[in-house]
Amino acid sequence: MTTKLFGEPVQRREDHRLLTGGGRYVDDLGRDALAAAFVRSPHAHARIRDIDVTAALDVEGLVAIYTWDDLPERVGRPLPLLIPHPALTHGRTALPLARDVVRHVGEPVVMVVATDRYAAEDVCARIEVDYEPLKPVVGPEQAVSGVHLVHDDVPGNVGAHLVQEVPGPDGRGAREAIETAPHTLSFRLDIERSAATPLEGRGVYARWDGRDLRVYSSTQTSTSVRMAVSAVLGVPLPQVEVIAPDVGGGFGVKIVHPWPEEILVPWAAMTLGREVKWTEDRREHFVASAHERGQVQHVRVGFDDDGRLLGLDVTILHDHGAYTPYGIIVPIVTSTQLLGPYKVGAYRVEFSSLYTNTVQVTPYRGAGRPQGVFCMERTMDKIARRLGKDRAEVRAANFIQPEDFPYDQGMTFQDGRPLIYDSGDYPRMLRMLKELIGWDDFERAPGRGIGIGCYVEGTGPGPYEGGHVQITSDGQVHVSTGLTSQGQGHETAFAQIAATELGVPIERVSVVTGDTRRLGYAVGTFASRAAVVSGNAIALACRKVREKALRVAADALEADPADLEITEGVVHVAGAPQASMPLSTVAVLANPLRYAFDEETARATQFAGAADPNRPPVAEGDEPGLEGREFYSPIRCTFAAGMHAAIVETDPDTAEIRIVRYAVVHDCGNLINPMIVEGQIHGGVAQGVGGALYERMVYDEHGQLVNASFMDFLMPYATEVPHVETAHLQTPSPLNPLGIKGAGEAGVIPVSAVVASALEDAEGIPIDRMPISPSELFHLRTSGR
Ligand code: MCN
Repeated sequence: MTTKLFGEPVQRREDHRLLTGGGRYVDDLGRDALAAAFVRSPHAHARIRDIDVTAALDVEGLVAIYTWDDLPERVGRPLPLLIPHPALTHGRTALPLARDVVRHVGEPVVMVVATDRYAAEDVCARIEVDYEPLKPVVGPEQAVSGVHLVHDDVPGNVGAHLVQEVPGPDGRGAREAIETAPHTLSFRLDIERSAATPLEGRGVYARWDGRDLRVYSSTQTSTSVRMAVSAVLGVPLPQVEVIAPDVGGGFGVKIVHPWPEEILVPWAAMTLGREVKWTEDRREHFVASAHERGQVQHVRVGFDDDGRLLGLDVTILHDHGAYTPYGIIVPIVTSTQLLGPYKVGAYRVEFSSLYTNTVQVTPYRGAGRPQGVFCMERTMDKIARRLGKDRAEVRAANFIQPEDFPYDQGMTFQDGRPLIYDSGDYPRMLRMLKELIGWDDFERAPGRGIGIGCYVEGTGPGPYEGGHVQITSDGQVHVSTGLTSQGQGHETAFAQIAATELGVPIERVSVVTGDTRRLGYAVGTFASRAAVVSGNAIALACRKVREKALRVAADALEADPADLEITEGVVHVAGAPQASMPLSTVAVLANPLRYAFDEETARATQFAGAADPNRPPVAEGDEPGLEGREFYSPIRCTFAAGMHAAIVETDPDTAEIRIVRYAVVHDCGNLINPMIVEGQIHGGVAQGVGGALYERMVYDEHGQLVNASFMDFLMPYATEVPHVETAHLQTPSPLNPLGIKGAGEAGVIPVSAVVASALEDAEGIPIDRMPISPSELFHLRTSGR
């Protein structure tokens, strides 16, 4: 047993339960609940003329049918716009059920509740909705033409338009700098839509006992769902509990809240006085949740003879789908973090966030960064190719240097705060990567290429997260935090933090995540923030409890708290282990009622009292027990960084693409658990391989998603995912007590850029799109472009 566990590759304690079928997901609960199902729009854009339910009324098992007209005023309002922004002049969110117009295939129109899902689906099949089809808008270029409108009151389909400019060191703007640069390039990049597709879709189960509402949701943000449900349904907050049980992956799609179903299912439970449950099916997930990526970028760049950037001008058409519940966070992340680890000279970026008659766009792991990195890294490779230089050398020529930190890129983020990189060592990271992949010794051959990609990632944003820690009289440590887990290994990593801070064996630490009772204020798991924000909150709460434990023990041991240490769960005088007491005893002493867990502790604490008999058993301002709660609110993001390299081989006849080696150097500051971070990176790379080579949402001209199943939407299998070689660089963040940066999205971010770089090297033709399939590569070969 050791208690110095921060930084150790401790095996994930949640895995046995999850891998042996012990997980409890929403659909495992509420077996006797009524089942909800939805009639969803088959049209991308249509006016609802009439809804006729007559033929459905005699289906056995039918309990209720609800259209928008049946909803009370406060329930029928548009769903909240979660992250407003001044540039989002025309933000639009959906109604929980469509009223008069549907704007994408899959939009919910009628809710059905029945005794079981079969009956509910039968009812749905018999409901006749009379639609008047309208012209759909598909793809950002059709949107920007403005010929047809997704929302009648949004001219040109432009939800938001934003121009951000950072002048160069000489004060000139990017366009001017590019005009006078020794070399210039212009090109276009196409990035297709993809989606998170967690193995467990969404799901909601609600119970109402006439006073209290309990909702289970497969969500990344249980506390926020709780607040939204309370506000929309008008149930006071203390009477609402929202629980995220085990969540089978989120990858961003489950941060949106409230989903229509998260409002409608609890509302139906309250209205009917019965338990109601809805479990999303796979097709619903494809057409009724959220997608991401989906950009067209036009790039102009000016550079000198060494490949140093003098000016960069990027125009982005961002396909936002039908609604903007999450504001314009995705294109803003693209535009602000596109600059990566480089000094860019002058920068101008302009984006239009466009409505189309497709599924709404909200963050998916990486959240806008894969698009930005694709842009910047394609730019670097094109510069190298134009100048006949080594691609790694061109990158190195542009790096921010270690002595430049803190480095201000001159951009402001969504919340108006400046984007300042806190720490890093990019030249060293590149050296490590080149060594790991064997960059300098790579033997080029026809159909064999090597590629590289670099990125930074603002992680761990606020506003806050809390940690609650309690040491009970059995010597156990109970840690809880309000944010939820979807498989990131928080139970293990947070236990490591607590064990290290308190000096107790990890076996004595239990961790609860998504605790909306102890921590009514929590934000959620996204933006690679749990380790930074909850991790530090837990550490601060542990320090508070530790301080009290030492104070109470010092009193009993008649020692100075400054002379005490905690080792293996025992408080002792430094250098004098015989003067000691276990934390279980300290926990009993910290409560005047003295309930001991075992005989020995009862005897030990029976007569032990404060040294001063006149002192009150709980000092004024002090709380009983060894228990503490702290919140941590970061002042701004901390910047993780990474560099990836890949070797690919292509088939000369079929153009099949194989990734034969993949190497990652990553810096997320101080590592809590290197094994968890590597797992996160491997999972991210797997998703990135999907984005680079396979995954795309294929819409036809009518706005029908033609590959809305795992038969047609290609996710990579283990056979397509290369072994990932990983090395860590640790530049601690000076912004938080534990020196941590986030890691959860890192793996996915540069993969498309890296694969494109390697393919371009293998084939000698520009690769300007993600993903790229063998048939597209074949076409590029034969068309000479
Ligand atoms: N960690 C660490 N040392 C660090 C940083 C992180 O040991 N310096 C550990 C953390 O303790 C945590 C894990 O790495 O166990 C990821 O931490 P962090 O970077 O804080 O990311 P979050 O926990 O906030 O997770 C969110 C992130 C995001 S945004 C998406 S999307 C994503 C991801 O994590 N979705 C996931 N990883 C996922 N992994 C799984 N299995 N399922 C998802 O849905």
